[in-house]
Amino acid sequence: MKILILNGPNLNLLGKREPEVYGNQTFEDYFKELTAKFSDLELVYYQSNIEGEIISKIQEVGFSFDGIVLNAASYTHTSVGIGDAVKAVETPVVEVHISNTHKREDFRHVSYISSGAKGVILGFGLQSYDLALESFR
Ligand code: CA2
Repeated sequence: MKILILNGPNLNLLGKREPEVYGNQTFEDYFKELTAKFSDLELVYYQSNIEGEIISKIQEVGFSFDGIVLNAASYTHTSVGIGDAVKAVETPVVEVHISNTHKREDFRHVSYISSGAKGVILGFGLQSYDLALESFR
């Protein structure tokens, strides 16, 4: 099974800033652990700070990959375009968040992704990605 892990804006700063909220591991290090743990899945990683690039990536893989694990980061709460792309493709999308967004500011309680997602996992730190990948096994 071919699965894309797609991260949105500022997630390239993981492990480098705000460790009290997002932990102290870089995503690149964590991705190495994921590829070892999920050796039965073919994992591909892409990160972008640009909304249109995220939409293009969803369209690019959305008719050939078996799954997308999407953390759209702040665009989760603002992007009708990413939400529309998730709904437009055939590949199932699992929405993930590191933090429990419902325990945070009100603007983080809204998601433009969830209504098109197969499921949503949030609040388990980086383990949210493990749990999302488990759903594709
Ligand atoms: O909890 C999550 O995974 C979020 O998607 C993270 C987003 C936030 O806007 C969402 O509400 C919830 C923020 C990602 C920023 O990541 C950083 C990592 C390290 C340092 C600073 C930002």
